[in-house]
Amino acid sequence: ETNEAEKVVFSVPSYACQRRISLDNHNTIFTDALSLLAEKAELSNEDGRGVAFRRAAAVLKSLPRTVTDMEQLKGLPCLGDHSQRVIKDILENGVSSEVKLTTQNERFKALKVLTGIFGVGTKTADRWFREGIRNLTQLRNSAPSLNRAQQAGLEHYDDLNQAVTKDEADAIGEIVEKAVLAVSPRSEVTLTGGFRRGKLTGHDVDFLITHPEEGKEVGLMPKVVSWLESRGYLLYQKTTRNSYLESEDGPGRPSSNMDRFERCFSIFRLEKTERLNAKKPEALAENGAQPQEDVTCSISGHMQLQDKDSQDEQPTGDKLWRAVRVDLVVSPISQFAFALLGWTGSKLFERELRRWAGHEKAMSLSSHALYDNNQNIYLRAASEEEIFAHLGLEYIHPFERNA
Ligand code: TTP
Ligand code: MN
Ligand code: MN
Ligand code: MN
Repeated sequence: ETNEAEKVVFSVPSYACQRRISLDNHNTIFTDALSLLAEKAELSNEDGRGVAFRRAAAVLKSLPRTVTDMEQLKGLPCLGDHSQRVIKDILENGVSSEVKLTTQNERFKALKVLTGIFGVGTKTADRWFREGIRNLTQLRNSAPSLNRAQQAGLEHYDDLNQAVTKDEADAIGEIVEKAVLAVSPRSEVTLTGGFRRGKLTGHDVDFLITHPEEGKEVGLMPKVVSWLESRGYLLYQKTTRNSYLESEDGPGRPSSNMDRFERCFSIFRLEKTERLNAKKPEALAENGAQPQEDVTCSISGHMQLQDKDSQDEQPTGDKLWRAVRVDLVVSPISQFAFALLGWTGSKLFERELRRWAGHEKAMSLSSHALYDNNQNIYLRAASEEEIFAHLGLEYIHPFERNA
């Protein structure tokens, strides 16, 4: 009887955007392996293979319990031969031999460290690897020409590779809100990215900024950036202006997944006192909130450092601030729902939404608009719910978009 229950067969729809994938993953032993192989493929310019592994992982993430037998995978979508081989290996041996070999591979190890530098992509990392550079020390000594982003990335490597906590994200959120309201009182700031999906940590903090009156968001970003810069909050920033109107793609039909909003890739300097203040019982009490009992615990959690950086680590005990990657995006209110949906992620969820739109509905979805290729019209939406409805999909809450 228990055996039959063990071998319950799962049923999963083909597109990740049709599934509810919470952070409660019962198959991390498999999905960690598949994600690592996806990363290996992406570092080898095998993007198709990378997506295949990510889709396979997203299927396992959606299952209500741990896979214990290959039989249970019968009929599941997106599980190709290669992914099945990896799962079988783990079921039989506890680990995947391919994963083990990959983590010992010199090129993989070096490219992971080098692409871990903000501003360094696969192409650059691969060139450095071929020039014999394997780690940060060798990179610093060989002194290749670095652009401004890469210099900042190298300088703040340890901080930027330390997970950002939700408390830190909230502290940054208060600063961003203050900046935005100072230069445009009716503007609105929304937390997007992984933190909007309920994640407790992230590699950066993402914000979407808009104004309730169409057009009033124009020119906002430079003002926000100079407000932040003049107060010493920015260690690095690169702003790109909105290129949506002048693009030749036509709205809703962008040539790439990159959207065209005015945006700012930045590195914030977050004071540790600022973080503490954001959670200090007195500070909360001033605002009429109840003091939280776990304040000390959650703050001490910030001090943890990832061991992968330990070789380059400086003693950080007396450093009073840390660097945090922050993305700011400005959207006109008419495109806000699309921007919010597009910037909430996960990346695979977004990819699957667009694939669903194109293949199943003959529609083109971007972070700006939704275009119906049969009717030749734009489909307006004021909320994410309306976009899902246009696409003929059940609404999926952000917490369940963790594909
Ligand atoms: P990320 O910040 O890269 O990822 P994340 O927030 O899901 O996870 P992490 O905790 O590691 O930060 O991207 C967030 C979303 O923004 C993602 O769904 C895709 C979207 N996005 C764009 O639309 N255009 C872009 O150029 C980038 C970089 C991201
Ligand atoms: Mn569960
Ligand atoms: Mn993010
Ligand atoms: Mn981001």
